[in-house]
Amino acid sequence: MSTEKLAPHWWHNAVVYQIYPRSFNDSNGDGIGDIPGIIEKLDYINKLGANVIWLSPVYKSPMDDNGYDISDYCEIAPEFGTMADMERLITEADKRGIKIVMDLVVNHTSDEHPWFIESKSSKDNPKRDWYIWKDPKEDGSEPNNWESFFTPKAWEWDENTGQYYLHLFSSKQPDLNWANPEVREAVYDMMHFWLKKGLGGFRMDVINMIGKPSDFPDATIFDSGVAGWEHWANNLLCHQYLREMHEKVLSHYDVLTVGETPFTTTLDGRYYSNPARNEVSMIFHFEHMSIDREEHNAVRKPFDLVEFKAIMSKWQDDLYQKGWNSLYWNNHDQPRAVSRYGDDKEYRIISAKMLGTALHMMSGTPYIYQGEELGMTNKHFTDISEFNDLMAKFHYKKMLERGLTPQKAIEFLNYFSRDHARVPVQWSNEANAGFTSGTPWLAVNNNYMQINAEQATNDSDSVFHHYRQLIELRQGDEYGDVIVYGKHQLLDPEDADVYAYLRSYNGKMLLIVANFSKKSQTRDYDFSLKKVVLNNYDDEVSSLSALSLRPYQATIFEVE
Ligand code: TEU
Ligand code: CA
Repeated sequence: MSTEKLAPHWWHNAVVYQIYPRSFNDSNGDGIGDIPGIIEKLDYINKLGANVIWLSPVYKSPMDDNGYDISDYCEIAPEFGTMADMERLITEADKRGIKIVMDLVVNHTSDEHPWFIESKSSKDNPKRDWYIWKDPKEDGSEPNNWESFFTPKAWEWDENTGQYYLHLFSSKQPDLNWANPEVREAVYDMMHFWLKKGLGGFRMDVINMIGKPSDFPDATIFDSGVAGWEHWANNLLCHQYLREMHEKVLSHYDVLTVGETPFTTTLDGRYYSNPARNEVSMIFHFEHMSIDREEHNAVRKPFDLVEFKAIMSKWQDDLYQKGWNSLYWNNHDQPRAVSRYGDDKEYRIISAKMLGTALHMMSGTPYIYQGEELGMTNKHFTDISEFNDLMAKFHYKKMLERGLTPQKAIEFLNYFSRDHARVPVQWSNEANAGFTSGTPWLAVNNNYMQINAEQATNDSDSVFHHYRQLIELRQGDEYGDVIVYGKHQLLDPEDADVYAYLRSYNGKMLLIVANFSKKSQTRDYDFSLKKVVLNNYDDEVSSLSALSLRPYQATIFEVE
């Protein structure tokens, strides 16, 4: 692995666009986004230049967690469309050079999945061992002290059979027992079913949680994360299952796989994504997502650019030639990046472009979450009844129990709720932002008159066109190799306002300078300027000494 360039894969220079189907585009006026609605917008995604779509779950589901609770892996939820619609989506996307990556949610199923219904029916049902059932402790309490992401405890009591079942998420999301080879075979069969339809790959939901230690020991870490994580996150068994999955399924196709993996370090990142280990193409780590909060305890922390740079650089450097990075600011679980790390008022457009530039010039595969390319912002919620997400409701309750006022709890959710990402995409200045002709399942943000796709595609200065140019650079002949394969070097790690880094490959060098502050700055860079490649202000730049940077300015320079 010491060669200049990793063995190339098609997904090395891919740019992924994530769609949360419920909130993307409603074609039939029922207020819920759907697959035909996605097909209507393929030309839009094509114009942006993304060549992969990651589709959040569209499978049959009672929607306790908006589709991350699946009751049939081989059927489409009727509110999203039919199997014929899904097949048409794959074909229509393919015509435009776009591959479809589906969400693989196999740490758990819905409690309404026939497998669980059988498993629950009696202790001697053949599917009993497909889930994780345990006897109570002598005093009748839970088998261990693990917590869940969405409820206080990870165990739910079943009166009928007198045992508890494990659920790391809601009680309607029982964890599958991956230790049972029948479960693994059933998952692999289902993966073949989809891959044979011509999929481009899978995003694997919380895949680093599938390996549970056989003795289910008590947690000892309570001051960070969901208690129990030291036992079920990144367990060696998980790596073993992934290698088996690779051998039995993935090695038969040329696909992109990205594991969603909270609680990972760069060492874990190398284990998962080193090509020689045959696990997954890349992972989503969460280190930069916990920089401004302690999520589990609903506590906000100030954003620290020095720490942020240290995290991002560590991933860039530690995985160089040894694995592959994914790059993201946003997804369906996170508040909007421009509201979180930029300025969503006066400098909304400038700072959204700055964030895009800072991230997209790094090494790895970039993911753009629907609406990020428009600079969509967080919505202002005023009451708990306006939220949809089960996690928001759980956190709200927890905060009140901790003694916070409802007002303080809503303030926290206004920073970090997952619903910010789930507000419908703003397509035009028509009613309901052009998302639906009916009543949207989650109310739109009232700034859609100013912020919408119609405006952005028609305005050459928009965030949309800036993202389009970033993608064009990554996929173009001139800078593609240096952006995709170049070596990364962080400059001035202690600079608390400006993020500057170099990328270099085969004698070509790019300097990326991003002002993360609202203030003008002046910096000296000891390189000679060859060309300004992309800038979010129109000003001429002639030298890199005493370089003046305007608020949230981000510029890509070719240098020597
Ligand atoms: O998310 C996993 C996960 O760890 C989240 O609970 C995360 O901590 C939080 O949302 C970030 O703020 C995945 C899916 O992306 C999420 O939508 C699902 O709810 C969850 O798994 C269960 O399937
Ligand atoms: Ca619909």
